[in-house]
Amino acid sequence: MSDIVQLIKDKDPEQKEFHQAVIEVLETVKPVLDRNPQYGKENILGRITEPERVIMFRVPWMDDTGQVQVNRGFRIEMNSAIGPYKGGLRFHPSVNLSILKFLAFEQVFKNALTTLPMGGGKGGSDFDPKGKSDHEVMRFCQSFMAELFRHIGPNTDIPAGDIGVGGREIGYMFGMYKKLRNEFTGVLTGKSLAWGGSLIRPEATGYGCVYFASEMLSVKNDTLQGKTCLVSGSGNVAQFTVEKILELGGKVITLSDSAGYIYDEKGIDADKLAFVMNLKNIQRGRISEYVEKYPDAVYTPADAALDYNPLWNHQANCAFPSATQNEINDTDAGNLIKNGVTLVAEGANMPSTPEAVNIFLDNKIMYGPGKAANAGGVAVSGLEMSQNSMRLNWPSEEVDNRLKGIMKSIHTSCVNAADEYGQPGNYVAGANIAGFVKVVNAMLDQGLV
Ligand code: NDP
Ligand code: 2IT
Repeated sequence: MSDIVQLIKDKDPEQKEFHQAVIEVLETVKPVLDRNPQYGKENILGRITEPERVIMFRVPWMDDTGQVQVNRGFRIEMNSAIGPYKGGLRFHPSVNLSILKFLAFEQVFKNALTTLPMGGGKGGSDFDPKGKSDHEVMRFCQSFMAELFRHIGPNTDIPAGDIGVGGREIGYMFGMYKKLRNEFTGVLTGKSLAWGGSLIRPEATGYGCVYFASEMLSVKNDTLQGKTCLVSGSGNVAQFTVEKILELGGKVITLSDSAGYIYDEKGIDADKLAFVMNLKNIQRGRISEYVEKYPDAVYTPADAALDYNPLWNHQANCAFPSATQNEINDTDAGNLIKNGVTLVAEGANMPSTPEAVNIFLDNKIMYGPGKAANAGGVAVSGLEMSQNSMRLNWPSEEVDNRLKGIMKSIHTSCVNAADEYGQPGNYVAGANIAGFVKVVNAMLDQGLV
């Protein structure tokens, strides 16, 4: 295993996030490799860590002042052993090959856990939608799709949203794909309801994460009722995480964006959440504006000089990191535990550093890693694909019940795999092993391709 990690580091020394994601998985699947010598013989680790295909392209577009701008577009088609490539698109200035390869790698195992037939992929651009007009975003999305359309399709690769890509961006990209291909197909998920979207897809990641947290609590005969929760981010995942926590009787006291966080001791209730949804989704404003509307709350600007995030340093029972990767470091993990947190459910992808994860595991925290806890989003994307294939729409209760069932099944798979390999209660090992075994066996069935 260490040979493979060294090889990956030698090949792409700058891809730190990708190395991080690979090391976490490879460390936990070691007992599986020991039990199945044919995996080693077939060099399954070498194969599963190399993307099937990496597409990288120029995205030229014109801004509102008539200046020509150039961004970089990517799609990582990581693994198609159990279904077509599936995974989101991220538009954020930090996007690079390392971040997208880590996300695509995580997606492979996450998608395997959903029980649905989806391979793993991820893509995006270093384009920053923040501060751009709708027309600029449209021109960018059209240019992005003018290349991506050659590589995707409803049976090949089905992108969706992620950071910086929501309903607006999916709409512009779908329109361009349809024009170029002259086909109305389910090539993207997260579409609007009127043109092929699924009910509950916008809610799915946040709701699913809270369902997963409830499953972890139910093992201890506990529920979210009366629990105080810390949530980071204020985008799609954070908003619907808050909505579901409130519905289940919990209290949420924090939200954030990249500029800072708000602490509302009284709790973010349904009215305040409606304000946040309007602020972020319609006004495209900043979370700092929350304290102008609700002056009892406190806004703290982000401070890069601090080696910890004060958001994670409040008395609480549960934490739902829902912003971005590596947003909880070892100091934050220590602060969470010191402040009474006993459950961490990751809405974001890889929000905890390896050191933070070890602290959670050593302290027997109920820790649901992203690839299990946030799989509800891609799961409902899978259900959107099913509905598109059948050319019908399920009512929201049907989708929500399926989502609940899938999150329960992911939880059971994690628990069983962790038990089977002698690490009871370790959801990291459980999620990695359950996802890995499914994908690897499919790869072996299909030969050396
Ligand atoms: P959104 O773009 O809707 O929201 C992202 C939120 O995170 C914003 O509040 C944003 O603040 C904040 N954020 C983004 N980058 C940073 C950063 N570098 N530092 C601090 N804050 C940051 O994205 P989503 O809610 O969709 O995604 C959030 C997380 O959930 C990501 O990790 C994503 O990969 C993961 N995820 C998303 C799924 C989905 O279905 N959408 C499914 C599964 C996981 P700001 O506005 O300042 O940028
Ligand atoms: O990280 C993720 O799982 C997503 N951004 C959702 C992917 C999808 O295809 O719905």
